[in-house]
Amino acid sequence: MSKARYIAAKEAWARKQVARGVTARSEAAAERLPPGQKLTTGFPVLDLGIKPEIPLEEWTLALLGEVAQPLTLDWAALNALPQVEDVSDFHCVTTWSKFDCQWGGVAFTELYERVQPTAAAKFVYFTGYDGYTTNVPLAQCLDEDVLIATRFEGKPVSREHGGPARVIMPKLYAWKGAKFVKEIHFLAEDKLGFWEVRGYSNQADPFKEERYA
Ligand SMILES: Nc1nc2c(c(=O)[nH]1)N[C@H]1C(S)=C(S)[C@@H](COP(=O)(O)O)O[C@H]1N2
Ligand SMILES: [Mo]
Repeated sequence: MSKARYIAAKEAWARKQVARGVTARSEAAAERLPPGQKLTTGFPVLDLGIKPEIPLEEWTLALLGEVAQPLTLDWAALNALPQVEDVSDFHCVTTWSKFDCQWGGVAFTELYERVQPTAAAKFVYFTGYDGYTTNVPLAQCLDEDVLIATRFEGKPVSREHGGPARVIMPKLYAWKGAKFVKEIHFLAEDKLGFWEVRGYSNQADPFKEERYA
């Protein structure tokens, strides 16, 4: 092989590597961003026009329904439970997504173990202090990234983002995560929440674009 041809071949090979790398990166980004979503670097606020103010000394989280051990946690009791940190992506049905949200709080599974749901428990219905409700199959609540979050980026979750405590359900559209969480009901039968009765999908998988029922 002449030197010129050798250099040309090397250059072509290098270009191919670059192209392959770029392709791999854009494919990875495309896979991470669900269809129809746009990446945002801000953090929009979505609520029902109510941002309830709950003094920490009055705040409680009740776990009830199909459980052997109903439990009501006050703020100190929630914070005394083992704490976890998790970084996850956030997908709102109104087409914005936010990558790498850093949440801290108590894993849903931690509460699950304490209340001991009965064999009949198959669904979970969450209520918020603003009257909001949403529902998720119990099996999906047991993913390790499902949290009762009290911290965002190391600081308390702000009131506008659902503090003192909000549910984070990263694998589903964000309406499945109740802000200002107040009660967690374990149910034998599914019960549609606020947006679910108004035509939103009951599955809500962003990667399947399950926006509306
Ligand atoms: N209690 C409560 N939780 C809620 C809502 C709400 O109105 N009330 N809105 C939901 C919707 S539609 C979205 S997209 C996210 C928005 O969370 P953010 O305001 O922190 O972005 O909260 C979800 N949880
Ligand atoms: Mo939303």
